[in-house]
Amino acid sequence: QTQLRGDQVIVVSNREPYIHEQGPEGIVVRRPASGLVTAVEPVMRACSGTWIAHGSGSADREAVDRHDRVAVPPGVEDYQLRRIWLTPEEEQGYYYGFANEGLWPLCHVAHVRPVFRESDWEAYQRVNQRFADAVVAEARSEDPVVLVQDYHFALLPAMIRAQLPQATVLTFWHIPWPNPESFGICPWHKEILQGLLGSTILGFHTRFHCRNFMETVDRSLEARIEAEYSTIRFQDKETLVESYPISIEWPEPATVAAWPSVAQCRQQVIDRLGLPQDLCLAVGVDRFDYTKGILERLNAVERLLEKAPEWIGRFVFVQVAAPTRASLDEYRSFQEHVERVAERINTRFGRPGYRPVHLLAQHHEPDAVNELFRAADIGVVTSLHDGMNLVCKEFVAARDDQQGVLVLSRFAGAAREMTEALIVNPYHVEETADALLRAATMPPAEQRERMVSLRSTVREFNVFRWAARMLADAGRWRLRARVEARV
Ligand code: GDG
Repeated sequence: QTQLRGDQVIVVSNREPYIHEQGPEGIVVRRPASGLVTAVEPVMRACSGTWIAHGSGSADREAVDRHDRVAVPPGVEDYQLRRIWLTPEEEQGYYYGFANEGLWPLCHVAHVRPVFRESDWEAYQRVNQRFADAVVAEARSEDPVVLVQDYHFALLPAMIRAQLPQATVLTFWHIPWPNPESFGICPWHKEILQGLLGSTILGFHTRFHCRNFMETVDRSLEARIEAEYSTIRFQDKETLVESYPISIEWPEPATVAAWPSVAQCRQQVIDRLGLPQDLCLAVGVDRFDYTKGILERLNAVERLLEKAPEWIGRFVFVQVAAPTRASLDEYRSFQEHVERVAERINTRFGRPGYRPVHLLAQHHEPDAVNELFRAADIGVVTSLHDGMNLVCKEFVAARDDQQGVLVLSRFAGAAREMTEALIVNPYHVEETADALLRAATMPPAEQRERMVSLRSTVREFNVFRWAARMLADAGRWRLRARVEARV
C-alpha cells in the first residue's frame, strides 16, 4: 500500500460490504456472506477511501435512505460506503439477468445453459454507466485508483477510462474465465472484452484463467498480445493481465485465543443438531449455488454409506447452504433437487436418533460457521468450478488444533495452492466417496502433517498479500506513466 500513499482509492462492487436494515429497535447493521467482501474489506480498511455498491441488501430503502453515504465498519468508520439505488427493472436485467443467468454459467462451465436476453444486456450497459458516473463524481483528482470488482462490471473499466483517462483501473474478475469457444457463446463477447481492456491491470485468480482471457482476446479483437510480459495492447492502450490468487485475512492470535475450544465447539454442534456422540463429522459451507457441487457431495456421502456400512449411524454430513439468487428458476429447482436428494439419503440410511445428512438452508453468523469448522473431522469443498474458493482457506484457518482433513475439488482455483488436501474430481462419485472414507480414517499424525502445511500456505499467502501485490503493480504502473509523461 505504500506505493499508493496519498492516492485516492475507490472500490466498485455490486454487493455492499454492510447492510442497514430497519429492526424493531432501529437500524441494524449486518455483514452479508460474500467471498468478495471478506477479501476486499481489509484493503479498504487499510487504505480508507470510498466503496461504491448497489444498495441491494438494504431492501427497505425508505428506512435506510439516510445511509446513502455512511462511514463503515460500524464503530470503526475506516472508510465511506456510497450506495447506488437501482430500480427493480435495472436489478432484474443487470444483476439477475445478464450477470447471473448469462455471465455466471458462461464462465463456470457447470453445464447450466447461459441465457442472454437483449433487455438484460441493455440494463447491464445502463447500470455499468451509472456506476461509472458515480466513480467520476467521487473522484477528487484526475487519476484516482479504482478497484473494480467482478463480472457485474465488465464494461465499467472502459467507461471510466473514457471520462478519466488518467485513472488507474484495477479490475479483478473473481470467477473463472473459460476457453474462447465457451466465451464466444455470449452475443456481446467483443463488447465485454473491450470493456475489460479499459483496465490498467486485469486480475484473475490463476494463470490458467489469464491464458484463457488472452486467447479469447486473440480470437476476437485486433489486439497485440505480448505473452512474455502478459500484456495486451488494444487501441493504443496497454493492459497487464496477471494472476493474483485471493485469500482470507489470517486470524490474529488474540482472536484465536477467544474462540471456544475445539472440544466445546464439537459438543455445541452435537447438542444443537442432536448428533450421536461418537461420530465422524463432515461439513460443507456454501452459498446454495449449483456451481458448488453440493449435489455431487451428497451423492458421495450416499456412496460412502453404501460401500462402508460400518459408518451408518456414525458418519454425519452437515451442509450450510446460505440462500442466494433464489428468485432465479435455475436456483430454485436446484435447491429443491438438493433437498430431495438429502431426504432420500436420510430415508435410506437414517434411523431413530440418526440422520446422515443435515441440510441447513439458512444464513449462519460467522461465529456459527467457525464453530462448525472447528467441530468438523472433514471440511468438504467440491465445487464443479470455482475461481478460487475461500471456504477451504477458512476451514484450515479455523483449525489451530492442527487436526481435520480437507477434501477439495481440483476445479477450485484453491487446489493449485492447497496441495496437501485430498484433491478430488467431484464428478467422480466413487473417487469422492473414497476420499471421504480416507479422511474419516486418517491417523491424527497424518492430519497434523497436512494441516500444518496447509495452514502455513494460507497464513503466508493471505488476503493482504493478494492486495499488496496488485497495489504494488499499480504503483509501479503509475510511476512509469508519470515518468513517461515527463519525457
Ligand atoms: C466468489 C468466487 C472466490 C457462505 N455461507 C455463509 C457464509 N459463507 C461465506 C464463506 C466464504 C464466502 O461466503 C464464500 O466464498 P467463496 O470463495 O466460497 O465463494 P463465492 O461467494 O462464490 O465467491 C470464488 C471469491 O469470489 C473471492 O474471490 O473465491 O471462487 O465464486 O467466506 O464462509 N458466511 C456466513 N454465513 C453463511 O451462511 N457468515
